[in-house]
Amino acid sequence: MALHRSIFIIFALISTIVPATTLAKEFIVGDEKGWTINFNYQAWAEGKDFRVGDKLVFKYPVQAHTVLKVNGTGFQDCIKPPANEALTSGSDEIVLATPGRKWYICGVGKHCESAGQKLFITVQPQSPAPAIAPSPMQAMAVKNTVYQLFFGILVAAVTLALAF
Ligand SMILES: [Cu+2]
Repeated sequence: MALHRSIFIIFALISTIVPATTLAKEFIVGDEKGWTINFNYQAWAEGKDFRVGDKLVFKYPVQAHTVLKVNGTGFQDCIKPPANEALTSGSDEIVLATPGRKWYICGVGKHCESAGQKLFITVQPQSPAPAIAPSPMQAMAVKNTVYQLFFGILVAAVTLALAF
């Protein structure tokens, strides 16, 4: 009996903590095409669910392309930030740390202007489906995680109290 209760406690804890931490996804930008010219990145991004904690991976032959994070205007007009801000490894990983709009362009030649090598995504807060409609999105994401933790501990505490 005690064993069953212990297992229940463990499950209660895991089921409340895990959703907040292990659902992070990895997106290979452009999938098998990678980060390249003449690819429709808007079509690629459409319908994808980008969340805080997810990771973008830009794959390309080194020196063929670069990755530059820009703002909306930089995206629209292909304005390159200083070259030293460019990611150049050929397998650049970007963890989406905050919700909101994110823009990336290639800094090589006229890849952005002439060949459409630019990506625009909107990152949603971490929790997949908040029970309450989020109004200030950022605050809610943090709150939900805290609530999940709190609830998990509460369930475990109640279970323990009943067990002994
Ligand atoms: Cu390029």
